[in-house]
Amino acid sequence: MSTPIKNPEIRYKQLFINNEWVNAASGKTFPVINPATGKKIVDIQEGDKADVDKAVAAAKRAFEPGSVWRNTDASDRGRLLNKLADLIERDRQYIASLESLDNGKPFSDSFNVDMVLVCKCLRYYAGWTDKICGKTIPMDGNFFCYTKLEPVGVCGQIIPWNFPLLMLAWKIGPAIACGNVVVLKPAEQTPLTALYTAALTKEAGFPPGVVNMIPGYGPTAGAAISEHYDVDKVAFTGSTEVGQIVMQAAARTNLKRVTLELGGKSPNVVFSDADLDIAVEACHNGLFFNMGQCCCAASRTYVQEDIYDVFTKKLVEKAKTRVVGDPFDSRSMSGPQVDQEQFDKILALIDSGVQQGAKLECGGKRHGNVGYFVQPTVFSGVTEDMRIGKEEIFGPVQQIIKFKTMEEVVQRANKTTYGLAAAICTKDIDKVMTYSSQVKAGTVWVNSFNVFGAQCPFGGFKMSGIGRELGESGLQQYSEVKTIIIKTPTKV
Ligand code: TXE
Repeated sequence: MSTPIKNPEIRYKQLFINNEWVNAASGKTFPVINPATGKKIVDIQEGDKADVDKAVAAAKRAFEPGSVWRNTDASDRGRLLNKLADLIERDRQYIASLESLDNGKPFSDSFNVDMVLVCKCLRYYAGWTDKICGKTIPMDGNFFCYTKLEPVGVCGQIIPWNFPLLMLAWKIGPAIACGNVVVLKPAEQTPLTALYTAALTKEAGFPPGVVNMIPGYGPTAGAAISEHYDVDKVAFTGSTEVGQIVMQAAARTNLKRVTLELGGKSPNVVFSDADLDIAVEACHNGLFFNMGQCCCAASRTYVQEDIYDVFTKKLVEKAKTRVVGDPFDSRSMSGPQVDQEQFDKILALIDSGVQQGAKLECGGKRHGNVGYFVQPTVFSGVTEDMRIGKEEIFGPVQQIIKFKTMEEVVQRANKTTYGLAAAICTKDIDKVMTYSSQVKAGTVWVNSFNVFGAQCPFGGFKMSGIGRELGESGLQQYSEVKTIIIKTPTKV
């Protein structure tokens, strides 16, 4: 493993429009905070509506017929994405350090998980660029009919702070593969790796206007993207509440295409026939990875009643071994939560769990007295009517719930407005088949959790989202189908 750069230089603090670094039209800046200390790292130019207008205009120009980008061969788009992945890999130690400084995740995760998945995602979509094909269709009459998959156009992309660079890769990979142009807004908490990567797109040779980045706040810069008449599609990852706002804005303006990847309250069901060591790993990592800040976090752990006590004990023991500390210390398994707001929300939800009668098995408090660290926390005796049993906590707080039968647990697992992910731990294939077909979730993990592949679609049922990211499904969200019908002299 590489050693982290504990004080990485911040090279880019401006907006990236048309391959140029520019100040915000308003001249305003906003502070980026180190979540491990609560102290300011740097001030960044704060993009707003005027800047989004400028970026969208640049993107639109880059997408005009006859432009450099529209004349770029599909295979060359693949070369650009591969080149970008190579540059990220070249600078992996620096970018992983920047990610840990900005987001608080342990450097070992930034380096070994985030950066690896980022490069794999870009390379996966690089491979697709010249394989995005339409069909010929045997229609009635003397006509030749074929379809083409065309890029949608200007894609607005609004991303969260939990996996800053990975969410960027999930967004720009398929968008660029299909030939679109992009205006991306990183989360206000974590703009640093996105801005550095913007510089790498220029170095890789992306033409001006193809990738634009506007750091700024949601209700200003984010809203300007989702309300813009010249944005053809908006892709959003974040809270369900803001997902609804984005969709309303799209509906109210130009009916831009909308894909949403939103919150969850994912059930992980452990049957008593499971390999308990494997199940402990799946439940523990499924919840505590990335300080619980995963949209698919296993935040409802259902345990069958005959192993409930013994399994709860194992989960508590495991949580107590989790080392919380400085993201740059190689022993740290968890760093701080991303900001004061998330920290306060999590502590308030922990408090509600105690008030509503759940049993606090371990943790429950702030860790240390500097930064936004929260102790790994486990509650047993949780029910779905408690706030911790139904709300997305997005923190290191595990809820253990007792169940008896398959029928009951499927019904309870589905008793939520969310439907992002689900999991089952068992050795019985019949249980796997029943549960995986009846649970309403976009991904079902079996004897595992948080396993991702660029090849595998990811997204939500119900209020967890619309559309899928990754895999071939991810491409469909960035293409329009065009049908062309040609009159022919004979039947063809
Ligand atoms: O999310 P927001 P926040 C959940 C999680 C978390 C809660 C709140 O439960 O505790 O959301 O987090 C931009 N128009 N998730 O407040 O506000 C914003 O600038 C357009 C789940 O950070 O949804 C940022 O870039 N954009 C999740 C992005 O939306 C707007 C990841 C996400 O921020 C906007 C993060 C607006 N009006 C939080 N308001 C997941 N699914 O992984 C904000 N934004």
